[in-house]
Amino acid sequence: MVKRSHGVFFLLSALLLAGCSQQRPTGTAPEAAVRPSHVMQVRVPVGSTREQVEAMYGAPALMFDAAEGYAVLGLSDAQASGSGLRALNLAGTPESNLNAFSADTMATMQGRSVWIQGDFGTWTAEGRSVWIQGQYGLIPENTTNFQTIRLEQAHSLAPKLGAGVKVAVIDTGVDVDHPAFAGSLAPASEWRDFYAADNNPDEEGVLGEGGYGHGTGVAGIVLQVAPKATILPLRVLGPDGSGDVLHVAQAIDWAVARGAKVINLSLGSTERSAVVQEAIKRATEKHNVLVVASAGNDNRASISYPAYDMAAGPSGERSLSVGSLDTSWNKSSFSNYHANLELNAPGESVYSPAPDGMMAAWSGTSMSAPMVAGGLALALGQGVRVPLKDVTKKMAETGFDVYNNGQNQPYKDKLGKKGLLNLAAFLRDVL
Ligand SMILES: [Ca+2]
Ligand SMILES: [Ca+2]
Repeated sequence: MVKRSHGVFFLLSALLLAGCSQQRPTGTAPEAAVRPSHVMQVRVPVGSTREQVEAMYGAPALMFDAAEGYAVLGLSDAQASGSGLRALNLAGTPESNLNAFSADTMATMQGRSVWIQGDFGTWTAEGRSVWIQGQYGLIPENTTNFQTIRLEQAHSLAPKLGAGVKVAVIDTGVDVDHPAFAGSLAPASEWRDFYAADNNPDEEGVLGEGGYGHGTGVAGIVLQVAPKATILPLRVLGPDGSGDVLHVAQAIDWAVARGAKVINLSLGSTERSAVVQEAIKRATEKHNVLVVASAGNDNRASISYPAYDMAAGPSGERSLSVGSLDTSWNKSSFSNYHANLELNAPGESVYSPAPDGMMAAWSGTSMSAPMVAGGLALALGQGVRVPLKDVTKKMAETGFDVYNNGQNQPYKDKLGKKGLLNLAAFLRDVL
């Protein structure tokens, strides 16, 4: 499977802030994450038990909900083969589980030194404090990016700033001790690290390598757009930025069960995962959760999954596929495009928190998706007057029309109905 990546740091410097530590969960002995080579969703009879299902199929039910009528089985290579499936009396197609998904970082940056000395003199020289004790101020370096999506007007239109809205960030984890997130995280009892099978979704890795810092950056962008939203940090991607189908699907169910109203997926795969699509369908259709996914950074005439399936079909409502434009409304050179792409937001040189109390600038459709997720949180926090199922469609329809821009002509009708997120027009339409 081709791994894709949707965002990379290319600039970093220290941000000096008075720290405020989040209580970490303590305690349970580490367990090894369950990582079968294949997974497959099966229907189960209402009222059946997990033990009955496992006995029936001779395979572990790694996800199971009799009320919803499904289980996800973990299968070995042998079990997933034709004869193995017949022996288990399983009809259907198992899918590869391991490392199917990847954080959407820019592939072109891989294997290179991505740190560039940044000019952050203004931060400390002018005494600018961006986040202290949950108070918020715009990061000056993001001014143009946020003017592009009319964020200032949006904050006037939705002065609750996303309060009461839980946004799940399913990613490489989040630096839960970063001062940027003080007062903004869901209770630690709701956190989960599916990758390492523990309750601490803190990022692990080395600054500048792989996907380390990706989720922290994504969560920080959500909070810049919706400063009073609550972040639910869920770790499914490892230090290299890749992660399993099973963990992504488990995290989606987990987020729904803990009351997330918006789920951000700045990750993708070149192949459709039925298990992940079913989890998204449960979230959107059964639980009215809005799901956002990034389109990928390969400059391809196709977008990655699960974004690909968000334009129409079962998960079409209550979901958005998101690509990247620059602040001149040109398609970003890396951003994927396709008739199934619904919307874009700026995804170049977006500044956001990085692990260890740092700040970094990132590029990628990974940075665009959380602007959309944050915008949805603004609307939900204020209370929408339109049916929830129409909210994502209206966000796409109220965008700026990017096709007047000549440079986008090669991508006609492949950058969404209009193209560029316009938070002010969106909020005027739905509030
Ligand atoms: Ca952990
Ligand atoms: Ca959609």
